[in-house]
Amino acid sequence: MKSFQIMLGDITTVAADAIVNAANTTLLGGGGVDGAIHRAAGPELLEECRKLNGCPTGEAKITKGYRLPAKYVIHTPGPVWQGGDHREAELLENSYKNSLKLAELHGCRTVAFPSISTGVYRFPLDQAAKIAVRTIHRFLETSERVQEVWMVCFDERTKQAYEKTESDFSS
Ligand code: AR6
Repeated sequence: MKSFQIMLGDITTVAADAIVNAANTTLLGGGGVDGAIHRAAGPELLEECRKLNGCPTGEAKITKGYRLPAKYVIHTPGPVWQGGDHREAELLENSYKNSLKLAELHGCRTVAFPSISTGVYRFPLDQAAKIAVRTIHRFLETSERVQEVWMVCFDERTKQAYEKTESDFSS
């Protein structure tokens, strides 16, 4: 039985087959969840990331998880919010879709996401939650390996936004 779950927590402690990193296009680390993932994984993660030559917005690249409980880290740069008329919605959908495709390709059963683009990149939370929830549910309808997707929210406000979107979506 496939499932989508929303939880409060720190994604660096989550033992999923893959955790997703809300990265930037250099893939060389940063603040927020990206900084936390690099700190927890250790310096080997940055070493592997250096070999990837960055990643365009909305696409995704995979590395090992090193010292993390997760086997893989899937790095995706979400869009920076610029008012909404710079393809932000489409690019955010692509970040979720391409991350899930990569997880499927690597045989992952469980995948954990942070709330991509809603921190430093300022994507409006309610709109981002709708895109995330819709894209994840659509993907789960046809996935073969991916069975469970977790949305790991770092604060209560983010968790509530995803829970509300999820209940609107399922009703
Ligand atoms: N676990 C789960 N979620 C977290 C964690 C954590 N340990 N830490 C923060 N969050 P952000 P963005 C939440 O800013 O908006 C970086 O510098 C956070 O509260 O990390 O996509 C990159 O290098 C928020 O809800 O990512 C890029 O330059 C969510 O993760 C840029 O930030 C996303 O916030 C990407 O910005």
